[in-house]
Amino acid sequence: MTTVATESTVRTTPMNPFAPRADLKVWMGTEVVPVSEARVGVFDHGLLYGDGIFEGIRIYNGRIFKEAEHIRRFFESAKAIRLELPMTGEEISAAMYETMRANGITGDGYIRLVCTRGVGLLGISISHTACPMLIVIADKIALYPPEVYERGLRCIVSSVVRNNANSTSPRVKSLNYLNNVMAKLEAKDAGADEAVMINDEGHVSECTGDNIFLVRYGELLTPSPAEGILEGVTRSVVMELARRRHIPVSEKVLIRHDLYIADECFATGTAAEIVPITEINKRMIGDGKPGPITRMLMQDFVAYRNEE
Ligand code: PXG
Repeated sequence: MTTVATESTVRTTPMNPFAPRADLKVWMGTEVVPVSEARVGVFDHGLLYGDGIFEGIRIYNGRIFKEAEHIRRFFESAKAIRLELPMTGEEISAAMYETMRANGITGDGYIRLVCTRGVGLLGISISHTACPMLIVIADKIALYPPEVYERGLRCIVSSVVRNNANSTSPRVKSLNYLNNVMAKLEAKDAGADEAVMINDEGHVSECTGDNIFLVRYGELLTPSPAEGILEGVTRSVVMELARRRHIPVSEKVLIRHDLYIADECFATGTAAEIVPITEINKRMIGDGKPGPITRMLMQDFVAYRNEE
């Protein structure tokens, strides 16, 4: 007996208020297609196992910010998980600009670069896959509202332990972000904006999608990559801007107590740029307002990315 689909048997997708805009164009593998045709298969190992990598990149004034650094990190992530990217760096760059053009982005925007392991057999072996899928999305990005930069973020220290750097390495910008998702969820549940994550040695690593910096006695301190952090592109720019201002910068082992007694604290990332942190676990950082070094670096960063 065959079942004829009727209106009552056809399931329709409920309206998703967060669905992408219908006229968006996405690079899928070899070309730009309408978002309605931009689909990954249910057998894609990116979906089945989180087996893949990504990058989040800003576009300022029609230009891709720190493009070479992001492409480099993309290739480093790929190398670490033995994913052979299907395109060269130059081809990826061309695909990003083509996707921007297709979406009419001439001002500011955001690029999400993704490469999944591709469609394969059920089974985690990478030898069961053959065709990695490279995706480029160029769109707007959700940013913190301006008032957050005035009042600063309120953070908790998460009970979710940062992935061990010798396990699912946080240095790989992989499609497996559950560690970060769980910590962010805990922050929201606690009524905070963000979570600071501690590694299994009890050292500060980073926030859920941003690196963290402290200021103490006029010195800038930040955890080293060995603590289980992503080596942020924004982090590197901020370290360079501090050096230009002759502010000493060092990578240091930091613990929870260092957060509480910091004179200033801020987070850095592609989306947030530099955002002050003014409270951690109900301890006011400094005088509870964005500090002078933080403010100076915020201004320097805006000048720097406008010049680039
Ligand atoms: N740590 C983690 C875990 C990140 O995911 C950073 C630090 C900052 O790195 P960059 O290179 O951006 O300075 C990130 C970056 C998003 C989003 O959609 C997340 C990032 C970047 C852009 C968008 O949540 N994370």
